Amino acid sequence: THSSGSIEVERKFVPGPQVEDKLHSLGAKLQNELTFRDSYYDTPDCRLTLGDVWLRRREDSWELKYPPQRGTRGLNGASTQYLELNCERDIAHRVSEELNIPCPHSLDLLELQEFASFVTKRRRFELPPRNGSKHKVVVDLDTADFGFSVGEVEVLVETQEEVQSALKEVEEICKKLGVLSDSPVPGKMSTFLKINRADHYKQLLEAHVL
Ligand code: V4E
Repeated sequence: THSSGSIEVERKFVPGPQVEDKLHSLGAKLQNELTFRDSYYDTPDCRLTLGDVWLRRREDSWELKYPPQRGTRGLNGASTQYLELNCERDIAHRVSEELNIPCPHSLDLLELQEFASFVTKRRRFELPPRNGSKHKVVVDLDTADFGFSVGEVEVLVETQEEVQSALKEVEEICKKLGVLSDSPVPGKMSTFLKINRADHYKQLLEAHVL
């Protein structure tokens, strides 16, 4: 979650028991520990998420994630790239565009339904700057309240030109942490839907969103 308009390049991993020691040996510092509730919203026929557009309230703020290029998916191999918006007016504009409806003055005016809500406890680590890179890398260790844990290596970039090198850096860090997997690792949302919303989950699999 960041300033409006940046591209988040990230790779999820299964956090083994040694990962905190590994982070330590790479010089990572625990930046903060956060607890937050995310509630996700969609139309009754799931048109946002079927288009890989993810609208949520994190505590009291609206956030939107969607693929940088229209009509594509944010999933890229085992990594993902999403644009993130944090400004409600920008979010309302993008959501109305996706749904082909006039732009509402507030997101509260849209007839959206909550389809997922869970609390995450997050330990965020920051890695020291690496030679030849201007990107800051953060590693999140998340545990959700439905009994699921996942890690993420994440780099924020400003332009599409930086995405390729960011993908390489994220992969490199996963290797060093000993958590590199060839296939995508299921995240909190995918796991939540599989457990609680089997039909929605199936639709997203069939649409190749998950
Ligand atoms: C499911 C999903 C999205 C919503 C959740 O985004 P995510 O980054 O997984 O959540 P979180 O809590 O870590 O947010 P942060 O604090 O980092 O902003 S956005 C895109 N997807 C689809 C998706 C996918 N198809 N495959 C993988 C591996 N991840 C996400």
